[in-house]
Amino acid sequence: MDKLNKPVYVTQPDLPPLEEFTDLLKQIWDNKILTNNGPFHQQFEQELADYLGVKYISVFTNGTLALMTALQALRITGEVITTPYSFVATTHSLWWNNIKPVFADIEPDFFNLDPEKVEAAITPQTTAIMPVHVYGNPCNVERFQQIADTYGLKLIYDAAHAFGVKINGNSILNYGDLSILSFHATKVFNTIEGGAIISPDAKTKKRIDFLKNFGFADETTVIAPGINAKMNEVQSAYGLLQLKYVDDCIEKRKEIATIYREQLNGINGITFLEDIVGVDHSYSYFPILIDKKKYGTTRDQLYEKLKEHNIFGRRYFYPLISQFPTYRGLTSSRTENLPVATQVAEQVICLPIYPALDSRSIDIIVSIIHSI
Ligand code: T4K
Repeated sequence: MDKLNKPVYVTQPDLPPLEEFTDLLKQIWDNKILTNNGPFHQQFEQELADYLGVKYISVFTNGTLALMTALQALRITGEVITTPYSFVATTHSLWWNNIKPVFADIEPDFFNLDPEKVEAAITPQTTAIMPVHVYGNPCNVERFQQIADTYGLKLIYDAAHAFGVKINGNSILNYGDLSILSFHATKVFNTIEGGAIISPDAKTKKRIDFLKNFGFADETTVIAPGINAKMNEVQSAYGLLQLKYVDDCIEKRKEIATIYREQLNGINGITFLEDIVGVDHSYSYFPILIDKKKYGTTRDQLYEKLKEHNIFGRRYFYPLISQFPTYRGLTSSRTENLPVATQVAEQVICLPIYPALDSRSIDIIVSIIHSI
């Protein structure tokens, strides 16, 4: 079988045309405003809110600081129920806020936090739920809201994978008390590093904007122990350009997902996720699950086989967050508490998906999977 000369990674960032970016850089060089809520920052927040179909958005240095600040903004304390099946930053944001993470299991269909398991894990110390729209597939948002309302809990969504995702035309970012996005280089929409918090009203956005700027409400008033998490002008300008191209990028990702689905269909022991009726997807990842008994090969053997051909899939999200040293001692981290997450983490591999992925690479990836 063919081996690719250049490595193919799980993703590759999209960059805006360099000439267009240098035009904007010249403006920054001329006006000498580099950061602290400058003109590009303001314009980016406005255009981003319009694009996403949300009312209020605050852009951040990265998604992790956005998560940490969201928890501060709502004064979350005690215990927060969350998923072990995510990138470590989700749980780290709780730890950095001195909040105890309580892991609940995921649902087998789209690998999102299971609302019934969440309800069963609520204690008097629980103050919030932090689900993740894993791979951009929507959580059971109606049921989570019902639980939050019944028990008086806050609901903060980690929507790092869900840029542009809509349910029946409504942005997924409009659910819950707050949602956060990541604009890291590896995401569908990137500002190199970056992130955002989506707020439901102007007063919450105002508080978040104070918090991301050391807590300053004006030149001499500090309302809280804020942090420095502001996006700078260079990244804001870059983000403005990216907005012009993101629809095309998502369309190309959709085409690749469609090819994978057609060509991997019917392989015994390989399963993948389908689109959901009424949902606009972001196609941020293309996870497949390997059932070693039916497929005859383990996930890790396939992962290694792809590597031999210069193809670098990723085992997102293995190991589970609950298995890392900081968290593995927690009662909720026990494997018996997390059977579905434990199994999915053993079976998953995310295949390369990004707009510039060429058809020859896709053919090789598919034939390796078929050849086993
Ligand atoms: N919540 C969730 C659910 C998240 O998934 C994340 C981040 C966060 C919160 C936190 O948001 P941020 O604070 O990051 O904004 C990557 C990313 O660093 C991370 O942002 C992302 N999730 C996570 C799922 O993936 P790694 O360690 O797997 O990335 P890395 O460097 O191995 O990159 C993967 C591949 O992408 C590389 O093999 C090559 C390619 N690549 C990567 C970079 C950075 C490029 O081609 N160019 C690049 O510049 O974590």
